[in-house]
Amino acid sequence: MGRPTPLPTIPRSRRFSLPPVMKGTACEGCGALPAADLLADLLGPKMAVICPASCAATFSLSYTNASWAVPFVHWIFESAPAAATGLRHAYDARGMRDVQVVCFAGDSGTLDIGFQALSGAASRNENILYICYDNEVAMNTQGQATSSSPARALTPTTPGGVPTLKKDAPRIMAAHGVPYVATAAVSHLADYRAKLKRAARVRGFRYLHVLSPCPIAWGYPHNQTIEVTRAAVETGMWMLYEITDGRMKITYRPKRRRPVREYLALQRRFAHLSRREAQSLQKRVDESWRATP
Ligand SMILES: Cc1ncc(C[n+]2csc(CCOP(=O)(O)OP(=O)(O)O)c2C)c(N)n1
Ligand code: SF4
Ligand SMILES: [Mg+2]
Repeated sequence: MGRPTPLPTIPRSRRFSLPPVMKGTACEGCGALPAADLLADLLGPKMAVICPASCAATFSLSYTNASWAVPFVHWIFESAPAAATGLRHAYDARGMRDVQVVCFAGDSGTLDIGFQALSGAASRNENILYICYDNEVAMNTQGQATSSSPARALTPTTPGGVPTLKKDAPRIMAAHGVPYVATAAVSHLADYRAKLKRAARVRGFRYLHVLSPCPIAWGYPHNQTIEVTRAAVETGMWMLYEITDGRMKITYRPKRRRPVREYLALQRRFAHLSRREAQSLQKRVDESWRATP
């Protein structure tokens, strides 16, 4: 085997850079961008990224241009964790154990079509970091509902509202017994940053689930992504926590939870909800907080 090729050294500020030709390929206010940007800033340049078909794959690459200034693989929709497993073992075989192998995937690529490969890699405790940026729809193909879409949200495939509950991905992943699982939100970047740093220090399978809204699918003005994400956290709709070796810890507890209806009111996808339906969502949120240590 020949000498390993060293990874290029790239200045911090250029690790996730959008060259001018690509600026238009992610929409203004896309929640996936800060999720990617902070990841690249913290873990680059000793990182290789596998990204299955998704909006992120689309805005990361266009002919002759790449946004990630690190090795980046645009992979097929259904098996990013299998590709990451192979890449991890290849780096290890070359003695390049310090390279982080990271999957950056959407919610459908993670929890629908990609779930089999994800669960397999987690069960084997592969030494990879998996980040699911969650915009709660399959947005690259026009916003179909996914198993991560929240109950009652309007999507093109659920014109009467999603009839099922959002899949509880982080806890399902924790049930695999992996060493580190955490949730994050693009409104709470210090919290996300701390979790990325912790995840980077752990060996074995690590899973981060980042709430990353899409202004188009959720139906709010492009400049309100942070406000909408913050409302998800402050109303308790989205909980920030981490599970280390099976122990759960809330990392941000709103002092006084805002009413869920304030979050719903910010988005067109919930505009059809009756008062009773909003109250029932509130009840579910209250119950999940009561059941949380
Ligand atoms: C086997 C297969 N089926 C369907 C597709 C079409 N496809 C590409 S991206 C995508 C949706 C991705 O959704 P998600 O993972 O949530 O990422 P997002 O687009 O929301 O960023 C679909 C259905 C595909 N590329 N491959
Ligand atoms: S459609 Fe939504 S998720 Fe996709 S790039 Fe635009 S803002 Fe981001
Ligand atoms: Mg999605």
